Amino acid sequence: MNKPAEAPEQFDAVVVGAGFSGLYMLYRLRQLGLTVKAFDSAGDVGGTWYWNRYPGARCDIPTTDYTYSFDPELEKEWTWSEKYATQPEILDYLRFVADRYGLRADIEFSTSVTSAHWDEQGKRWSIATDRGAQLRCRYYIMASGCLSMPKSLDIKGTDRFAGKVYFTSQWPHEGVDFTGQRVAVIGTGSSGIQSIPLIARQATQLTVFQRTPNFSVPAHNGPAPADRLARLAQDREEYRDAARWSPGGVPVEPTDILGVTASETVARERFEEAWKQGQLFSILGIFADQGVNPASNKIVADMIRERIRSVVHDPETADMLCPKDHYFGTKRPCLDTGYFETYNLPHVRLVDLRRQPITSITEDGIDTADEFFGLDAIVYATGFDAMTGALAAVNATGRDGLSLTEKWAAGPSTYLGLMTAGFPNFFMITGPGSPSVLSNMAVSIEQHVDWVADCLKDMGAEGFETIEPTPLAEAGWDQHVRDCGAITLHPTANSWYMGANVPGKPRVFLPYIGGVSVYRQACDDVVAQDYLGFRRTGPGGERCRDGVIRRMQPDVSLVLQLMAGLGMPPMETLSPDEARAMMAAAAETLPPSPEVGEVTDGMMPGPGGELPYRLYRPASAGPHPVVVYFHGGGWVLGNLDSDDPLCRDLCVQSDAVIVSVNYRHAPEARFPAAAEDAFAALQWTAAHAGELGGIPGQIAVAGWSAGGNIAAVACQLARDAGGPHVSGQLLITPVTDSDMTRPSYTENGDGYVLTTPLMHWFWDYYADPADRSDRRAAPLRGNLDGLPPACVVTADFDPLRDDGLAYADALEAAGTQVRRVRARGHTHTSVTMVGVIISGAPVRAEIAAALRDFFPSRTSLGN
Ligand code: N01
Repeated sequence: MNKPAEAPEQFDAVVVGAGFSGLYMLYRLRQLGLTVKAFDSAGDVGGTWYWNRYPGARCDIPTTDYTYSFDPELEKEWTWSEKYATQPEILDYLRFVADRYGLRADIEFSTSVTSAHWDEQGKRWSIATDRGAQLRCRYYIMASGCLSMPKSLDIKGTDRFAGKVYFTSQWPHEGVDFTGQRVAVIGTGSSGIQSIPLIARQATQLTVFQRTPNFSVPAHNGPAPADRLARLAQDREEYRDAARWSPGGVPVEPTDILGVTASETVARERFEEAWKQGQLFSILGIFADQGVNPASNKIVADMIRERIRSVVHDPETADMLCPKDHYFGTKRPCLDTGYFETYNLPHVRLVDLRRQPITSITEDGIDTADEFFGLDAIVYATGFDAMTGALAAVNATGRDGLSLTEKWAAGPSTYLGLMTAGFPNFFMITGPGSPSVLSNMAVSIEQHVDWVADCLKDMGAEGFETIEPTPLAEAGWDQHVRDCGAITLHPTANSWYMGANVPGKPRVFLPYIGGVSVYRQACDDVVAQDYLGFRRTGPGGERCRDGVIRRMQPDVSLVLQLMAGLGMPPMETLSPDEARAMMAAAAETLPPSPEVGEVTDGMMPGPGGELPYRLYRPASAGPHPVVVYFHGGGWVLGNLDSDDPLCRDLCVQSDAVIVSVNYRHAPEARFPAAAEDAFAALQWTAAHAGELGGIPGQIAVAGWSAGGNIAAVACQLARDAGGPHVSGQLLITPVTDSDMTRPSYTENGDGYVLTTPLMHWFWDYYADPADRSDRRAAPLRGNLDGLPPACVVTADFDPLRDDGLAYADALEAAGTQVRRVRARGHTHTSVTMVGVIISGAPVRAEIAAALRDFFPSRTSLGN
């Protein structure tokens, strides 16, 4: 008779990993009174710090900050000995924590979880381990680390080598003595850069095989920084809280100094100060724009390269060590102790694998294209399958048999980096889509663990058994993560952040770069909105408030925050002159605008006197099509200067002559002055196209906001007058009607620069109520037959969004070809903020493409 199979053990939660995150997760779950089992393939606690025992291994965040903060008593009982503690000390700390809270009792070491399946009927995870255990649990939590799955070796002949082989990520516990040996280190990331100086002290000969040089700055290790210790001593909780609400999880004062506008002296001073501090967040924060602006980044990168050249004696070696193929910070920079100095030692040699690639590893060394290196030992410091590797390794199967690797075949998809749809009750600590590796891990881990623990507590209190993100919420978060990455220089690098180090891995920017505080706020907001975007179920039914937590472009929200911080009065409380002065002052703070071929100012006749215009000519050989442009400003504000950056951008990108016209403004000249001026400007420009460097007959009109309003009106008037011929109308977030009852006036009426009260203010100055239904004020009410092709741009957070959409609908209904451009996540004004709002660039590129398409014959002219 068969022995009956043992019933699987039942737990409330299973945790994978016993490093920083697993230990704290276990602690919190126990506090909730849940039964928990944790597993770790290591022989003890420590996670990363258990495995990475290579010589020189240290943290790269000051240990004052790289530490748990959940228990003040714990903090009193442990004092770090150095600014950057060594691996043995950090491991001791984690052992101390495990002992202090008796955590080992619930951890099974030297055990890996091999499979995890969601049982939809039983609402449980079925877990199996490599020791043959079967378990059932309600919550399955991966605290498996972001850099814990070593990258597979992808070098030919690695199994042939008969000498000693070491991996920095799995270093022997008894240590290694390289005395008298010829050693190779392959890889110059943080692990290589930390270990190379110490291996060089023992080895007879050390050859470093470098594929990509890395930026590294001296750690200046020593006693813990006095300023941080003093702040901690003064008010520990205030300090920890400042870390939790900081951009990177370490309290630092962010700068607003831009590299592109800083003087050389200021740039140098800031660099020297950051260099002296020897801290990643200092050197990454010299300028506010170094992560997004290539020119600013280059200033910092050049200074680091200058340092490398000043340390390394041999100019050729120094040159090889200077990173040139990526922007500073787009690959994780390193902190080192004597790394570059090591190359001045006579027995240390650097091999540039780009010039001299490895052809194969052989029994007794490494063969390259033009040289053989005899060796006794090879150290692989070749990195990790970061962020997704450990999660994919335990290929969890969620609802309907969908596996995580199948779901993530094109890259990970998560809600807040915490959960993924289709996998109920499956949590990730610092998963992809969370700040994790871009932040102080200790702070991010605590925040994630606390969020998960609080969520389980809330579920228990409200009688829910399962939780899972909705596809909508997850897609929204994925988009937000991509939007945040896209405005930075990160996607340009072949980094492990992008998955580029692992052959075949989808190229996706894995972490969330919006910042620790912004992220924490998003997580808190989700909870405050009744777990927005999560579906929770229980015996009493289900609850789901579906939605997207962050829809705005990250740089747009940053600018809105900055503006709110300035405390400017609402414009509608000012007089027109005061509002104009405020706008002029704001324009002075703008960064330099794009260069065009030529800019000339002139005057053209208008119905009420001469109208100033500014002409932008592309650098390419003319003649060019001509675009008559009308600036924004609610018919009251704006001038040739206010829209100068946008006009330059349009000129450069569309390769058209832009004629920006300063029409008459209200209240000095009320309706229909602006509309009449617009039509007159169109007529004059069409008649003088040749003299202006344009191609006669190739004229379009364009305008932003109120400028879009009069551009649309000018098209209708031109049609009625039988000319001039207009090739197209570009209407950027236009006013098309005086009816302010459309939903966008309510949804977006407050908080996004252009407000509903401000629109009232504009209309009141511009037109009498009786005139507001005139088609020259409200073009939507005009005859829309026979109008030129249109491009209508609408922004999500704009009171005028529905004005634009209504006009696009009406034009289409009248048979006009309409190209709709949605400025996703933008406000009424942000799309036009050239050089300030980076996320507007793709929208403006689409706008310029639409302008070019108005003139198809231009392409056939060979331009
Ligand atoms: O790994 P890496 P790491 N042939 O991927 C090279 C954290 N950490 O273990 O750049 C030849 O950075 C590869 O070259 P390339 C920290 O976040 C922190 O060093 O892909 N070379 C690269 O030079 C860090 O960023 C600390 O062209 C090959 C190196 O190997 C992260 O962990 C300490 C190769 C791998 O560098 C990973 O660091 C250590 C091949 N086939 C780690 N394959 C602290 O200080 C790869 N390489 C806290």
